[in-house]
Amino acid sequence: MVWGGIQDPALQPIYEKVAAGARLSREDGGTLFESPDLLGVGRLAQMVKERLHGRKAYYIYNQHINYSNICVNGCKFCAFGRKAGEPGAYEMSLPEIFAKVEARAQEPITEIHIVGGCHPDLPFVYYLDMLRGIKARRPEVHLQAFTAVEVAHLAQKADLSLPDTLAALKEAGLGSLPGGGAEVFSPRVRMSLCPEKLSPEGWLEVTQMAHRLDLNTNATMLYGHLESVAERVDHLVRLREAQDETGGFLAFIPLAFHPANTGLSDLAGPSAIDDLKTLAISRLMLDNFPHIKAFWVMLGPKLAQISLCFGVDDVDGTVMEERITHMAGAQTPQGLTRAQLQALIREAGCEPVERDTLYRVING
Ligand code: V47
Repeated sequence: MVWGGIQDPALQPIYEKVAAGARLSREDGGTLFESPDLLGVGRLAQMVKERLHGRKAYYIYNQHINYSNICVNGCKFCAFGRKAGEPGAYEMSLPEIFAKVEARAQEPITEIHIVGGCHPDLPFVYYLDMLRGIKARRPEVHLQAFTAVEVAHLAQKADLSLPDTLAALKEAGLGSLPGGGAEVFSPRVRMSLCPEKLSPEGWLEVTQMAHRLDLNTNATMLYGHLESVAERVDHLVRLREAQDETGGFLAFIPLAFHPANTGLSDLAGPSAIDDLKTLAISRLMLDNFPHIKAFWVMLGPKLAQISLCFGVDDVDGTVMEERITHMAGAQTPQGLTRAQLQALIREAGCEPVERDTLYRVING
């Protein structure tokens, strides 16, 4: 049986739900992951993507700054984090951070993406001054900074409530939160990989508090390590429920695990088929998320390009300097130019649209 390129009969009831715009169940999520029909799953995801965005595919002119890798958490999947004083540990001073911003002052950057570890000693004022100092130099740029894990850590260090912490960061120039730190919500996996890290409930609390304070956030899922299919589906369902409540998520970004230099270096990491399926199934399960993003730094530009035929509508941006994935063995370039992003999107049959963080179209 074939319906519009879908070969696996187990996908027929899902096709009917997708065609009717109905919500998929947990069981549907499992069926999609178990299906051998990659192209069929991709076709279903494209139906949703095309309904939402037509032929548009988004990118952003952005800059990443990873201000410090010193972290108290010691997650097994992370090659970036170091304890204070360990070889390879670093922390940028505020003048160093400002110099990075000033070095690219002539470029039409619309977003600076700032992520680091959970530093044991840096005072809250360092973070506030970082935001204020960047804003003073580039007032027009949106600051997407500090994962929910970092925000919870700052609140604890500063002895402030979550709303007060977020409000102070917002006052200093924070525009939105990136989606990192969610990992996989499964307690079983977290017990083994990141027992010290902020819990899933804590991650969702910070994120939903941000939404209530009118700060948008993204969400991620780190996949391709110890998690099962059911645990991936559960992660997606919990994010969907959170979005039903507060509605502030902009994009979901599945993060492909990179094993090199981590405590899991014996693992292979996800295959290309797993990458594409995970992106497509995310598009199908997260019916209330406006955007599904393929982070080309982790996937590689070639797979990010193909993912535009598997439900993805966003390939992130120019980036230029990224440490978390590269310390875990990524062979991708440090950055892509606007022309390269546009060409990659056009060749996939899509229309490149430059956006700002809030997905407003940039003209020119
Ligand atoms: O939270 C850590 C992940 C995240 C590894 O919001 C790893 O638009 C793969 O969240 N292999 C940080 N991943 C990056 C992140 C992100 C990236 C791009 C865009 C956005 C966004 C968010 O990286 C961490 C963690 O989940 N990570 N180690 C690793 N070895």
